[in-house]
Amino acid sequence: MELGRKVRDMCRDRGVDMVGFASANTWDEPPFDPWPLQAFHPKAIFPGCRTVIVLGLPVTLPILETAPSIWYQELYKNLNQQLDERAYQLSIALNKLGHASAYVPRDGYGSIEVLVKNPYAFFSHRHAAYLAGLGTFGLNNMLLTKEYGPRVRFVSVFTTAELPTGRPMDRTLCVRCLRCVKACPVQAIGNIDYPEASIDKERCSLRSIELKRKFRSPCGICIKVCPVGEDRKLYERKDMGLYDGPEKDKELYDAWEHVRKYGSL
Ligand code: B12
Repeated sequence: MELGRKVRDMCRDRGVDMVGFASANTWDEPPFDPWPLQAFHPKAIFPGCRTVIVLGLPVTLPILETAPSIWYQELYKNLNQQLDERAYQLSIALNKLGHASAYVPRDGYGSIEVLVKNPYAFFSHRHAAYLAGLGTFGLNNMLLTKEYGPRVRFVSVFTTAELPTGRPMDRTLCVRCLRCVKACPVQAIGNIDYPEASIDKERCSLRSIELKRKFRSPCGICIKVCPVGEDRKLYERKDMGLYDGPEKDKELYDAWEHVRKYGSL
């Protein structure tokens, strides 16, 4: 069986449906500016790398709707662990087939405090997912996908294997509704003319530190209020007015409030 197919099958068997392949060479031709510096490119980090495999797992919308809450915090931790496990397993399976591979952890920082002054990881999964054709950048600086909007977390595997790579999507998925800009409780999303630099990372990180003390981090609001994503259809959450106050759906609103009252400070 062709290797690309085999990798997709292995991932599907482990519950990962969103899989993309990006050619390591495509980092050398920046599709937009600013673009990660050369030291952040896969070939610089893992010499011999030919393909970056990106895996994505969805963030369950009804859980995210309670954020900031212990429910979202637990989901976040759970997804992070699953992503790292899946990517590690895939890298080992590829090694056994003779393709030297290594996974990159879904985040790559020791603590949120580290990010206040140095808000970067050594490799960006969003840029990899973009090059693999899984989605496009939104105003909230997240990668939006057709399936889940920004409600998907990524992890990557560097491999020397040559795989049938994707291409970036032609059209942006962000509808520039500005809901993320308006909903951010610390006004961290601002520069709408320059989405790639539009996040005040320090503000966002400081809020996260505060929420962590209360056992309800991360914040998640900018991905909750994004209207993009087919997950909204499944959960019947197409009416974005739901997030403006209790008027639209009191029952749902009360449920979110209930969850927020427990398990966190
Ligand atoms: C550091 C980090 C943070 C920091 C900084 C935020 C940020 N936007 O980078 C904090 C803690 C604030 C954060 C918060 C969140 N994060 Co975060 N975070 C990361 C992390 C670990 C590294 C990002 C990184 O360093 N990328 C590398 C650099 C090169 O990319 P960059 O920062 O985007 O830099 C570009 C631009 O900013 C620009 N640039 C940089 N500096 C400058 C300066 C100037 C002057 C200019 C013009 C441009 C410019 O150039 C760069 C290249 O384009 C990644 C995991 C990973 N390893 O990829 C997750 C990640 C990006 N986060 C993620 C998520 C989901 C979140 C949150 C929603 C979590 C939550 N609260 O629920 C929030 C959303 C905040 C937001 N709207 O941005 C997901 C994104 C998934 C997706 N669908 O896109 C990731 C990929 C984690 C994962 N494994 O899935 N995050």
